Amino acid sequence: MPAASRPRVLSGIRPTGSSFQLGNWVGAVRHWAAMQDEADCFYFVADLHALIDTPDPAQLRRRTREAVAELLALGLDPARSTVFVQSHVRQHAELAWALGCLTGFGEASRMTQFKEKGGGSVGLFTYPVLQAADILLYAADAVPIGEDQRQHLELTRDLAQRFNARYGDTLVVPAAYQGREGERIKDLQDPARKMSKSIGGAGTVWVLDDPKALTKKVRSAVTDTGREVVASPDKPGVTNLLTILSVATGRDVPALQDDFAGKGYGDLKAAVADALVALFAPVRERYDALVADPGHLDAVLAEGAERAREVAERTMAAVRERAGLLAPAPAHPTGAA
Ligand code: AQP
Repeated sequence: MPAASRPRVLSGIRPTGSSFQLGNWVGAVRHWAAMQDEADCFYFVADLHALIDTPDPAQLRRRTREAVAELLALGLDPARSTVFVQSHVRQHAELAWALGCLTGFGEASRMTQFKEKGGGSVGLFTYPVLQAADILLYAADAVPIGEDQRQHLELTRDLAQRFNARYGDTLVVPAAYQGREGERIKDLQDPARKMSKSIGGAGTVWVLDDPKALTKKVRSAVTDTGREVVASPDKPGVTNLLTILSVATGRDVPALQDDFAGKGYGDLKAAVADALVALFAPVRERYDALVADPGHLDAVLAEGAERAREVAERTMAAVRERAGLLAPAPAHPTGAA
């Protein structure tokens, strides 16, 4: 099916932490890879969003390239999807400004992530507006997100409708949250909280962990009282391990529980470690090959940015014109008075 007749999908990931963690793959990247044939996909490394944490500049630059290599190693195919770095498409920041001018201070203050962190920079305060710009630039039909981002998608819809009401139909209002919450992977050391790049430590499995480190982390995962391998709310550690094994092997949790009848937590951990090592070994191999060929990565990024800019500029040109921003006069030809 030609790209133009497929639904447009957009999603991004921040180049934070030291690599992607298992939850990023489970909750996001594996679904992105699966959508490449049925949708016109735009996937980006959200380096402008990562700036909120003011990372070390050299580290941010390195992690941005590595994140692109990880995405490709995990199955994103630049021939089928547009893969790019957010800051390479200046229209993101430009549209965020225009939308910020339509966002109420109280409205932005109600975004839960800012409230939860109890303050921070203006960047943290307004990042949901940048996220709205990310989505609206590409006229995305669908935005695969988790429940935690639902409020931001609502803001995006409100801002698109507000812009259209004020200036005339310009922005495509994305579909509301689909309510398809996928599996949430929990920290192996603290199954009460989600696994997260910026938390790291012994409870975080990195996609690029070597087999020894990965196995050690799974073996040291916190489990629960009792001995039975069953998923239940009073066994968050065991439930998490079963979820991971289910995603890694494609077997559902009830079938896995049957497999482990009469066996213990040690057997479960061994199976999880083996499944993850087998799953990520080829990813590590592809990743190593990709980072060894910086020219190829540069070419992928140049082409991705060009394709993304083309779409983003179409939206931004309409926004500028509708909002009344004066188009720059063409430069005088050389020698003209
Ligand atoms: N533990 C998780 N289980 C399932 N899905 C997860 N995602 C993140 N953690 C889990 C999904 O991964 C995507 C990445 O989004 P992000 O990097 O922009 O930020 P995030 O959601 O905040 O991810 P992290 O790893 O926790 O990063 P930091 O530490 O930088 O904040 C999203 O689609 C998310 O749902």
